[in-house]
Amino acid sequence: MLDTQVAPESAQVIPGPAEVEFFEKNGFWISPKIVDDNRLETLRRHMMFIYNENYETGRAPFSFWKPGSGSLRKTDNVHWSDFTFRDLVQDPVIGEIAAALLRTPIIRLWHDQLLFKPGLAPGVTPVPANVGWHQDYHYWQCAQEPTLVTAWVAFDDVDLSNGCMHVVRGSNHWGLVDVNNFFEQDLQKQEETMTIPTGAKFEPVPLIMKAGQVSFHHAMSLHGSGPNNTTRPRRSIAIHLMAGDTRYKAGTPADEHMNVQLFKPKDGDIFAGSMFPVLYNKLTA
Ligand SMILES: O=C(O)CCC(=O)C(=O)O
Ligand SMILES: [Fe+2]
Repeated sequence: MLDTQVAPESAQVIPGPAEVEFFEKNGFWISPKIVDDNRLETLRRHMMFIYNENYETGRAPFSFWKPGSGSLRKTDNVHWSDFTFRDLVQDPVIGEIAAALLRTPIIRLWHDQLLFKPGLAPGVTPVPANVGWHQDYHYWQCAQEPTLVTAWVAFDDVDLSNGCMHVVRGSNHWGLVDVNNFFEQDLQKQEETMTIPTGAKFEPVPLIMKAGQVSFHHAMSLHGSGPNNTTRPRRSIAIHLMAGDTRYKAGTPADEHMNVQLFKPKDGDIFAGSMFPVLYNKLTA
């Protein structure tokens, strides 16, 4: 019974035909625990290195988060700065899972985002740290096709109490919706104003996971998350991945994306080279 109300935790690490079918139908899939407790502890420690601007490589991440700019800490491309994160975002098992889900032989890194949703602290007025409903491809239309998938690695247990992510079941088949906004805090308002295809049902599925599990969502899947109402932090990294033959499409609003700004591709170029390391190659694995 894969197609249940609750997101399935598969017993097998590399998705087989039934899991791939589930992903294609629903737009998400949750892995078993693939990051062990020792590695999680190291990752949580290295997260603090990043926030303390203690960069192992000497290079700062490409960051949007600045202290005081809201309580969701979103820090892009921490793999530039830290060897522990560099290893994780290039993990061949995560790459092999992504390859299976996208039915593609080669997986490259698109970019990463370290995410920290702080919990409630005594005497501190909570600042909302929601993630508004969005489809990642809205921000990535600089790719000719949405041949991208995100691996979201939980560093802490996540559930409804601490703002787990929700994916709208089957929204990967909807095309781009009209309310895409990662930074919107009022998800209710988005739901009320959103146009969805005739006959489609708006069914958000909470991705409830233990630390060390990884959820995968397709670039066209609508997703978002609510507040962290606990005193515990919600820590994770989103590893954005792409099929090895993903090409640049010039002239979209996503020309503002850092990968276009930094890589400076010409229309039709493959996003390849050292900026986009290969995690997995079926031909050489
Ligand atoms: O962490 C969240 O709640 C949202 C993350 C996200 O938008 C993503 O991984 O693509
Ligand atoms: Fe996203």
